[in-house]
Amino acid sequence: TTKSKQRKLRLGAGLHGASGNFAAWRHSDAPADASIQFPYYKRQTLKAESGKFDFVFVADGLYINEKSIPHFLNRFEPITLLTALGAVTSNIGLVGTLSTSYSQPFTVARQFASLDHITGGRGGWNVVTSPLEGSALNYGKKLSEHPDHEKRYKIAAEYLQVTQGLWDSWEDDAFVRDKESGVFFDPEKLHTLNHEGEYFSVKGPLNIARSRQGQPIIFQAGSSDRGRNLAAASADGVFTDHKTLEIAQEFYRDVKRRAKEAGRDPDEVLIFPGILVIVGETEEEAVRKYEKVAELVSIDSALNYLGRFFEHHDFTQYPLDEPFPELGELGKNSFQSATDKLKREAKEQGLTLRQVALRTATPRSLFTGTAATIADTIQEWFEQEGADGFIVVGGEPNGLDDFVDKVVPILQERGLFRTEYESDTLRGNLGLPIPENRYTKRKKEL
Ligand code: FMN
Repeated sequence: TTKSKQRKLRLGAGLHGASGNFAAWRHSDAPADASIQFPYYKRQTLKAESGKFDFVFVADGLYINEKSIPHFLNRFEPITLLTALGAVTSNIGLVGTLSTSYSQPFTVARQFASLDHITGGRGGWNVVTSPLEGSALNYGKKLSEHPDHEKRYKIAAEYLQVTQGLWDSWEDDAFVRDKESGVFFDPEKLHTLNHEGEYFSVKGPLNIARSRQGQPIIFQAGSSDRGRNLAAASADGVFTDHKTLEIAQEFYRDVKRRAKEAGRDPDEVLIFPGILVIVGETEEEAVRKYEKVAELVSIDSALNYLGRFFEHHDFTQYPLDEPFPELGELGKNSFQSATDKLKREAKEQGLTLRQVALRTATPRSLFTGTAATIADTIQEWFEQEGADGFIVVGGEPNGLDDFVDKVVPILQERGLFRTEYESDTLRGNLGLPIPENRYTKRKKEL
């Protein structure tokens, strides 16, 4: 990659109710109803903004059953939540998940454009294809109609083309609004998409203009081969998940290479591993905090949590202390990259079912430690090209607050992270250029 521009560390805060540990609602420092408490989200978002974070991120899913983790059973729809958070903040970006497998591009283009306008250019969309098969049941389809992995990504690619096309319906100076003459808009600057594709037929134009940042920022969170290609072709940012720097570096190099091959500037596809953070005054205190939250996770709930990645497979049928069961293709059509990794690690390390379930449910991440050691690891991953930034998720209820109070100042002192916002748009803070309206651009090229 070219090093013409100085790389800057980026930070997003994952908002996940009582924190990234699914049993954290039981923790003495968390409100048990955090997943549905707006003041709690508001407080965390204002905290992240005081720490000059680039954005907050709200994840989402479209199917629950009685085995789902508590946070998923009772939570807000992301765009509604983010719009409300936008009204009480001024600089921080607002990023939410929405599925391309169970929605329509015209509706979703409007929703994200509206979020982006209401927040003055701070909106972002995490494009996912919905790994959970059960989602079909909530959208008038049979389980067998849940599109397979390959088809989901084909739909997603066309979906993004449509959405991004719709967002350019109006050139930036299309709305004349001349009260004197009565001219509201310039018809030369209005463009009808007329998309006819394999999966979508969308005429357009969209009934909302571009925002201050041009278009909402696109994130992508699938790490499979197809997910990486989609990210390389169309995303501004990639959410991912890695256990070691070496694995992170391999992913980083691979996605940047794919972006280059897709004809893009690799510096404009930013890689964000998610990290679970627990900060202690000492290493021992951090471990105690980890153990406090880990003890809240029962083996039954850990088995349920694991099962969700494998199409809600029932793991209670296997002995706990024998080698992790042989699952064949199970999981390939849902969380492909995650389930491949779990199977591989279980085999390589000879893990039992109990070990796999507990590790998956309460991972003790590399980012458990003192503020200084966490800052060291972040610096190492950033400088050695394992990451352009991170999604920080609390590993226990105080994780995000502690990160802002204790880790951010160290990163700032070291000159790695901003002390003031550069911009009041998400794109501006991420250092990404505003994409020119495609029709304006085409006219200039003629
Ligand atoms: N999947 C969702 O359905 N909703 C989410 O909100 C979501 N957020 C994610 C956040 C991060 C940081 C990561 C690493 C993954 C997230 N995922 C989410 C999962 C991916 O979007 C994707 O569905 C999953 O990894 C399967 O895709 P793959 O087979 O391409 O890896």
